Amino acid sequence: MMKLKTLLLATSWAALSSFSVQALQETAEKEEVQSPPSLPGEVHSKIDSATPGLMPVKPLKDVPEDILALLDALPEAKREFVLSGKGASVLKPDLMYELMRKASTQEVEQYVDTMLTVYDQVQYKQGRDTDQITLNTDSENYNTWRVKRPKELDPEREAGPISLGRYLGGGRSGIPTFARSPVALSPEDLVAGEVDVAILGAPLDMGSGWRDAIHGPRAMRMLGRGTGGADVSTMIDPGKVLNIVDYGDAAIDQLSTERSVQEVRDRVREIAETGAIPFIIGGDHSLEYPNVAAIADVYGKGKVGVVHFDAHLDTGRGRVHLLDHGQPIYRLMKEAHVRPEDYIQVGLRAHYSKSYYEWEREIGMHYHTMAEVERRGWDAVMERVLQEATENTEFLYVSFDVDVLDPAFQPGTGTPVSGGLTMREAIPIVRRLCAETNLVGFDIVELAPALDTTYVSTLNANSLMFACLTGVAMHKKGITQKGFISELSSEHGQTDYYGDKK
Ligand SMILES: [Mn+2]
Repeated sequence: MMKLKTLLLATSWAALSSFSVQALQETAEKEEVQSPPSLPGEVHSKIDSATPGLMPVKPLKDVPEDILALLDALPEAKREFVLSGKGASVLKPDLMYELMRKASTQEVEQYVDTMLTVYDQVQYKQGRDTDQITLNTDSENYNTWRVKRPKELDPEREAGPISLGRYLGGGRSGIPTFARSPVALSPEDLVAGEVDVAILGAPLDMGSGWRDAIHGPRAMRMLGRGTGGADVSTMIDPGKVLNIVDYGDAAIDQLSTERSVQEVRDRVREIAETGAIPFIIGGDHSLEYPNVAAIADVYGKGKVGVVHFDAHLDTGRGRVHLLDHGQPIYRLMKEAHVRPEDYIQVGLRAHYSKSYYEWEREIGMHYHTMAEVERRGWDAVMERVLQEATENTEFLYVSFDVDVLDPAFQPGTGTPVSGGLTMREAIPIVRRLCAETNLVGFDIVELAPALDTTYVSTLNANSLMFACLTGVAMHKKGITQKGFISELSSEHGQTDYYGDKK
C-alpha cells in the first residue's frame, strides 16, 4: 500500500489517466514480492541499493542529440567517461550541457579533461593514497591497555559484588559508582551476585566529531543524583528489586575506535552470557555497533529488535572510516546482526535529504521523526513505537542517544538539534520499553558533560538510566501491563474528581 502511494505521487495525473489503478496495484504487488523481508542471519538483499545522501553513479540518460554529436568528436575513453555519469559528481549534467553548447570543440575536450582530473583526485588511487595506517608492533605496550590482571594477583576474596560503602545507609563513602551500586569485576561476580543489571562504562569518543563523550561515565558516577529511591509513576524502587552492579569501564584505546570496539564487544557479551542485562554508558554512538553485535552473539543474529532514540539517522555509510558515531546502524545491518525491519528509530529531525528516508522505506526500516510527532502527537507515536518493539522479535535492545532530547534539556552533547523530546516524553517511553518487552540490553550515549556548564545534562542521563532500571524492576516483579501507573501516587483519593471511583 505504501509503495502504491509513492507510485501515485510520482506519477503525474496526465500520465495516470492512461493506466488503470488496477495495473498500478499489480505493479506495486510485484515490487513487494521482489523485496521479501530478510531472514534472521541474512543480509537484506536491498541494503546496498542506494547510498543515501550521496549521488549514485548512473549512466547519463536522455542526453540531447546536439551534446551526443559533440561527445562523438572526443576520443572514445573521454566520451565513455562522460556518458558513464561518473563526472556528474564534479559537474552537473545540465550545467555541462550549457557550457558545452557555448564551447569550441577544443574547449569541450578541455571541460572533460578537467572533470577527469578532479574525479581522479577524489577517488582512492593505489600508490598515491594511504589506505592503511600502520601500528607500531614493536611497542612493548601493544596490548597493555586491554590485558586483564591475572586472578593470582588479585587479593583473595569470594566471588560476588563488592560494596564500596562504609556506612550501613548505603553508598555514602565518597567513592562514586553508577547508581551508587556495588562493584563487580568478573562474570563470576555477576553469577555469584545473581546480578540483574550490570552497568558498564565505555568512555570512547573518537567516533564523534565534537569530543567529550569520554567523560560521560565519569560524570554519571560522580553526580549520582537521579538514580536512587522510588519512582513516582510506579512506586517501584529498582534498587530494592534488582541486583545492580557497576561493572567498571571497558578498556579503550583512546586513539582507535576500531581497536576499542572489539574490547567493548567482549565485555558486553561476557555480561549478557550470565543472563544479566548490560547497560552501557558511553561514549559516542559508535558503541551501538559492538553493543548490539555482542547481544546478537548471545541471543542470535536477527533475533533482537532495536529501538534507537536519536536526532540523527546514524545510517551513514560509504565514508572513509568504516565506523563512527553516524554509521553504527548500517554496519549492524550489513553484518546481519539486526534485520532492517527490526530497527525502530525515534525522534529524528536532523537535516537529511529525501534519499535517506526513501532507502529506509525500501529496506523496511521503521522511522519515527519529529514530523510524525507534529502530525500525530507524542502519545500516538509512543504507542506505535511500543507496539512495534514487540511485534517482530522476542528480545529488545534500546539505544538512547541523548541528543534525541531538545537542547533546552540536553545542552551537553556534541551534535545538538533543536525541536527534540522533553524529559517528560522520554522518561515514560524508556520506562515502558524496559518494562513491557524482553529487554536484553540498553545504552546511553553521546553525553558530553564539558559542553554543559550545569549538571542538568548529566542529571537527565542518570534519570533515563533510572527510568530503564525502574522498567526492568517492574518486569522482574511481573508488572508488565501496558502503561502501568501507581494508583497511590497518581491519585490522592480524597475526592472523586476524575470520576473513576466505583
Ligand atoms: Mn546517534
